[in-house]
Amino acid sequence: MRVIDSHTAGEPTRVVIDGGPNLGTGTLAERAARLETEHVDFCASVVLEPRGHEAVIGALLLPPSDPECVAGVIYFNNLKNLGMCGHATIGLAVTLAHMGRIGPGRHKFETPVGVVEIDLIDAHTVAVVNIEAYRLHKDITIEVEGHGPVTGDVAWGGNWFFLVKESPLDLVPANIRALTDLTLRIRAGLDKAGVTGADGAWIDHIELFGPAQDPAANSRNFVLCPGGAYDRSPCGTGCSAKLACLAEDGVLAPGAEWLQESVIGSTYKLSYQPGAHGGVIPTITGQAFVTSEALLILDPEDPYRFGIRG
Ligand code: PYC
Repeated sequence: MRVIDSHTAGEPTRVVIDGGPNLGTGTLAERAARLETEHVDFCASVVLEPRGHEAVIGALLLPPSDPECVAGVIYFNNLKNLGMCGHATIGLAVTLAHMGRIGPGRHKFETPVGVVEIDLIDAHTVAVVNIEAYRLHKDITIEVEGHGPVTGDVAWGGNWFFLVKESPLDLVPANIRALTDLTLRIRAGLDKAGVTGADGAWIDHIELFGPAQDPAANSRNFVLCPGGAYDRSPCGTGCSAKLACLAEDGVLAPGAEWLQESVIGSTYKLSYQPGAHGGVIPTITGQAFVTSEALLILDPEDPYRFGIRG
C-alpha cells in the first residue's frame, strides 16, 4: 500500500494512494459506509500504531462519482470515518501537487458530506471552501463530572462540535493532558444529557476557546477529536463550526478575516460567505508539508499488521 504523509499546521495526514480496499461504485457516502463497516482492519492498519499513532488521519484516495471533481476522498481516524476534514483536505491538496496531479488554482474534491473546493495558492498554501456550516443550538448548559456546569453551542462544520467560548483551563501545551481529560468529560456530559447533533448524531468533537497568544490572532482553541486525540491544528471543520457561530452572533461580517490559533500556536486564516440555507460557507487557509513517501507492508506473520487495538 503506497502512502504519502504530510502535516497541516502540525496535524498529520496519511494519503493512501493505492493498495486500498475495493469499495465498489456509488456515491462517496455509500462507499464510506462500506469502508467503515467492512474494512475496519484496513483503516486500523493505516492509522494505528505501530505504523501510525493516535493523531493520524487517513485519507483514502478514490475515483470521484462527480465528473467535476479531481478526486474522491474518505477520511478516517483511530475510531471511525470523518464526514469532512479540513486539515486533511489541505494535506491532500499539497500531496496531489507534490505528485504532479494538480497545479495551482481551483479544484474540487468529493467527500462523503459533499463537494469541497480548494485553491492551491502555492506548493504549501491551500484555501479550502467547505460545505455549508451552521449552528444548531446556542448556549446549552450541561453538567460535567468533577467540574460543574459548562455552557456551549452545538454546530456543524462537516463534523459535529460542542463549542465552549471560555475555556476553564489555559490553552497551552503544558495543559494538553488536563484539556484532553476535561473535554472527554464534557463529551460524556453531553452524552448523559442526551445532547446531540441533527437527527441524533453523536457530537464527537469538543472545542474550547480562549485568548490568542499571538497579538495578530483573534482566538486560540483546543479541539478533542473522536478517538481521544487532540488536534494539533486549529481544526478546519471546527473552525467552520466556529465561523457559523461568529456569523450568527454578529461578531464577524461576511468576507472579514479571523485568525484562529491552535493549542500549539499554529494558525488558519478564516472567512465566510452567507450560505444558501441560513448557515455560512467557510474558507479555511493553511499550510501543509509533505513529510514522507512510504510503502506500508502487511506481513501475514505480523500479529500487529492490523494495528494495536485497545
Ligand atoms: O481539520 O477538520 C479538521 C479535523 C478534524 C479532525 C482532525 N482535524
